[in-house]
Amino acid sequence: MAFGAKKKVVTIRPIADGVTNDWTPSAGNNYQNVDESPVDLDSSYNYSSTPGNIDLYTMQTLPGVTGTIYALGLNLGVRKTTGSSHDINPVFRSGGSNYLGNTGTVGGDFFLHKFVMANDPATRLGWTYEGVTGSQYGIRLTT
Ligand SMILES: [Ca+2]
Ligand SMILES: [Ca+2]
Repeated sequence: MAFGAKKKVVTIRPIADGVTNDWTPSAGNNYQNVDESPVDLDSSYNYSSTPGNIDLYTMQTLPGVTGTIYALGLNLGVRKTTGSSHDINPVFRSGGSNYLGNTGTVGGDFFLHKFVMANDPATRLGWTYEGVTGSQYGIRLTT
């Protein structure tokens, strides 16, 4: 990257349910509960109490992106309503397989976890436009 080269962050949001929707929607389709900006907290959500449950979403295409994609971030807002602490992992579904990112802990207060995946886990190379657009993203309740 040349000195002074411009970089930008673009946001893409869920536009449809993905191939796995284990979590239960508070209303409507799962993706409709996690597509707001800003996050609407307890107004619309998906929930699960079963470790291993995965929710995946199809996202908007990347708008106006050319050149190198340096990383992909996934923001997951979560809180627990009962029991001891729980763990979640972000799920990146690329090339037809699910890959997990780092573990996040779910506490009693709402928290927006921000996960970064520098490379496409299916290719172990930097993300491409096709790789980002062709993948699905979501969450696994781990414990
Ligand atoms: Ca919504
Ligand atoms: Ca919501």
